[in-house]
Amino acid sequence: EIAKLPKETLALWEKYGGDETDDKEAFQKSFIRHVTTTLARSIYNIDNFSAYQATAHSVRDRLIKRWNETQQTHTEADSKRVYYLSLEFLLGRSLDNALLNLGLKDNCGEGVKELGFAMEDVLDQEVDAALGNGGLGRLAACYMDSLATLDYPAWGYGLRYTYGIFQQRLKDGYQVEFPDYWLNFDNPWELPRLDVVVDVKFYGSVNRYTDEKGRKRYAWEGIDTVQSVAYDVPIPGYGTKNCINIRLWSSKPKRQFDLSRFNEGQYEQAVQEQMQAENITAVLYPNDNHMVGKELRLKQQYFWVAASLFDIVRRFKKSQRPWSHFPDQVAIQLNDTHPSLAIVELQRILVDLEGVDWDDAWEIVTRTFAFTNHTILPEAMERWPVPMVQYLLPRHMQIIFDINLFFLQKVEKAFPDNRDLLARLSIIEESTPQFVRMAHLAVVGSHRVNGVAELHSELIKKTIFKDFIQYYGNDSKFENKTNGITPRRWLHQANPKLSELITDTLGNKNWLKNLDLLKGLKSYVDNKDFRKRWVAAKHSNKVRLTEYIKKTTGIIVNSNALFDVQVKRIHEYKRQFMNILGVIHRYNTLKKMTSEERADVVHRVVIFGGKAAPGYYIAKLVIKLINSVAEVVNNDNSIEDSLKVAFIPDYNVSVAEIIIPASDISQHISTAGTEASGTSNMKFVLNGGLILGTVDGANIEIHEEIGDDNIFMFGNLAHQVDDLRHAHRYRNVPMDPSLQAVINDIESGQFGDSRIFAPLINTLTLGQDYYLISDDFQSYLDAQKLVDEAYKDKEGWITKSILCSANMGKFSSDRAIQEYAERIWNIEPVPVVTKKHI
Ligand code: 9GP
Repeated sequence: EIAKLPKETLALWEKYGGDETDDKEAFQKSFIRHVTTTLARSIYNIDNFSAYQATAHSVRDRLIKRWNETQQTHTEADSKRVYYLSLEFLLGRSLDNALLNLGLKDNCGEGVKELGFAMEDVLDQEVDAALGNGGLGRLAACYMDSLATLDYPAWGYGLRYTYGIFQQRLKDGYQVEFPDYWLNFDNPWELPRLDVVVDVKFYGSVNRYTDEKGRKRYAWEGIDTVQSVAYDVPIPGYGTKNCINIRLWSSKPKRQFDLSRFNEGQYEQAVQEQMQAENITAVLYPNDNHMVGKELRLKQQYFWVAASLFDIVRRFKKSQRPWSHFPDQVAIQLNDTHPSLAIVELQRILVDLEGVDWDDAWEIVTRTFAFTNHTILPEAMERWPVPMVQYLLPRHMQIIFDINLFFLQKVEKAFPDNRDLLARLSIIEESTPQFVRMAHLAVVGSHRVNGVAELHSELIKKTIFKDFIQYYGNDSKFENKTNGITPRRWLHQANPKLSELITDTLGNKNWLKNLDLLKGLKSYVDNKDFRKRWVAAKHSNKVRLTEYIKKTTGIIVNSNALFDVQVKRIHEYKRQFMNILGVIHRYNTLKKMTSEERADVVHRVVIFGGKAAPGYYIAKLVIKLINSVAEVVNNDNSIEDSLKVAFIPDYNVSVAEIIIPASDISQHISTAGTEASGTSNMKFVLNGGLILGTVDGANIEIHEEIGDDNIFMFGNLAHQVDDLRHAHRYRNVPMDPSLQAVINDIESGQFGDSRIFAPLINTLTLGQDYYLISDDFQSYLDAQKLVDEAYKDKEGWITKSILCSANMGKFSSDRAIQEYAERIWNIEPVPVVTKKHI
């Protein structure tokens, strides 16, 4: 094609194209050009925010260049791609990440400085892209970083919510929610593809007909069409030209305005269709690990899945290969059950639209999909009422029934007459109304199913997927892929001082691409200078957090105290409640001490952060209790600063980047067997923070890697949980005395009107205690004592801190992605070699 162009045209492209080089002067030129043209401002009216925008646009230009080269390379290579379908991508801020991954930070920093701005202030202007709730969405973001860094041909598909996760503010100690207007100003990190539009249909009916070959066929006539518009988000790898894409879909009406209605004077009705269409991608559902059965959520899921598959199929069809090659070109990973309808949609495309026979189509489908399960909590299991699916997606419901029928026929053959087994394995739950079990659909439609940490992957085989193991056999499609985190964001970017020390010590930055190299730090564990710099880095991070706490809460804390952190979504299973009950125990113990006794005590700052789902009453009460306790403790001079409590509002990715590097100890204290993996545990330990944890999720593997001496584990084990719950329900279990004392303190009104907290206390006392706080409380307090003792030994603590980081190689998301690529997706890296701009 290019060869056909006139020589003069080519010469012009050669001369003027791609002059966005990475040196300081070129950057400054871009900056000024963007201030004057993109922002239409001048030297006289640029503030920090305009400086951020101009910097971001200058970086965006360079990203786009790499993005184009990457897409061109991958198209030419025509190799197998992986598509990561995730309803959440919790990206956080992009500027610093892009600067570091592209290696532009120094040149840009200097360039910006000479133009009169401090890079730190510029970076601070960016709002988070908060299109996720917690661990699941952040995992997707880390995985995209690794896919890009490892040169894999990969795309992410998600939704471009107009409002991301709500902003959390505190009023009288209660959480209040505010909308997240993240798109109010221009978003330089997306490329609107207004020409990439897919029509997505809903509702309607199904017609049966006989095709020219005499086969019975079905055609779905949807009656409501909504358009899906693509917005591309470039994701640059670290130290590579590879820059992959996350395509986020935004909904828009097919018809902007119903003119006939308008002419009839019905203005509201005239724009109704537009509003309904735009609603689909308006908000991210703010629930973590909890299913909400709203029709709009189901609509979101289908809207996203239909547009994504249309796009994937369109790309495949360009290659003109036969359909049987589809799984050799395309791997689709289902991030949780949210995209499970994709299985049905691909079967529909193949059978109804492309005329592939059912069995051949099903073979293609199951070879294409793989499914990651992230939870076994019953309240998080997605089930959709059959009547709702039938109404919204009538053809899909038929296909689900058929998939189920053919699957159960096979089960019947293997286990004749085992009706209970059939009922338990069925994709349809035979209740009134019937429900579609999305996890069963995902298992049946995928060739691989994985859990996200070793314990979790074992538990899914014993609990929610037990019957599938009976049918498929133990070693068939079930695997473990322990989660990972990107060291680029979670150490290099969030903790520049420690990152610099590691690079200086190891002699190069190779550890950023091979985290196992951190092991090299072990030989410096006794080196005085190294230890000094290690402590200095931690301390400066603690000072930074101290300032942030003061700015956001007004609470003044001492940066020399032990920083004890629990930041994550507020959930009963994560047991922030146990933490604050422990704080009350500590406070009242301190109050009983004499001044001399207290002089020997380790001073602590207990830091909380996290959002509660807006409708999660008990979780919101936990926040209130934390703030009520903080109010009393922080204002009690009698304990002489030995304890402070702070709840940092609006926990998000960029706040995590400030908190995590500053922690001495962090808490990961879920009831054993409930936290599938956890990923913040990995971030804390990587940054030289110790952890206090239960024998749950990835804590177990972190323990294995860093050794007994560097972690504080406590509590009952997963296999004991059922018996303990049974005992609470049917026997009179005496209350743990230390816990009873704390309950009495709350009920005495020590932290304000105790009636407010009655529903929370009831979760412990009314023969329930589902999350087993009373069973673990004593061993939790004992573990906390060990933490205090260990912290008194300053030198010993530094050694532990260093050994923690040094042993965290396994938890790089690069390792996780490599395992997925090799074991599940069967894809190879396709490095981008720099090309000319034409
Ligand atoms: O609760 C899990 C969390 O433990 C895990 O680290 C994360 C990523 O795998 O997924 C969370 N699960 C969900 O958010 C809902 O399935």
